[in-house]
Amino acid sequence: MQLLVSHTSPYARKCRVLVRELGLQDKVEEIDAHPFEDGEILLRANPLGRVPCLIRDGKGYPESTLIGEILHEEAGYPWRYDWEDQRVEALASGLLDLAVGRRVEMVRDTAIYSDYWIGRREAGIARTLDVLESEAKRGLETDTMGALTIAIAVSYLDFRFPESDWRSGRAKLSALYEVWAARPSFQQTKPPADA
Ligand SMILES: N[C@@H](CCC(=O)N[C@@H](CS)C(=O)NCC(=O)O)C(=O)O
Repeated sequence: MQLLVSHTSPYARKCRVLVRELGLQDKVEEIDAHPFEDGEILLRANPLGRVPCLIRDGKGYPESTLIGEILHEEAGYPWRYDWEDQRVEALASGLLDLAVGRRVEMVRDTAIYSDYWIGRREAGIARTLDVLESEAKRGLETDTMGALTIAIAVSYLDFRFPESDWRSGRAKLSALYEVWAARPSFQQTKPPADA
């Protein structure tokens, strides 16, 4: 299988971490395909023009959540993956969408910069972090798709919004992130510092 990625995409990073965590490095070849270059390999595999995209048996599979399921199946489902975890994963994926949306607003031409959308994204990010923190009562199981997606999302906040105080009042999410951040899979997939 081939995994089309960019090294700054948090969605791609989630899949890259998973490949390492599940020991699938020999089965998955990572290929750089920056989405904004509209390269042929990416557009052929994924008409959406987005990364990540997994190519398996000649077919392109878009969406990090779907790719996560395929990788998980490939590894024999070593992690718990039930409705509750899928719910946490959906919330954390939405958090990622809000953070990426906030970033897009930040790099727009200032003439079309929208305070309304920035405020809306920021409010959604704060609310979702609070809900995830208050629900993280099970003692923070680390090896789940939900936990991985939370760690990816808060790590993206650190990367793109270093001034963010997401840790404040959120000790459980902070502790979860520290566990993930120390793992080789996270270390090996850090976005380039100058990107
Ligand atoms: N929901 C998708 C989002 C993927 C996505 O938006 N990727 C960004 C990079 S972070 C991208 O390729 N953007 C290019 C574009 O939107 O044209 C997923 O979970 O994989």
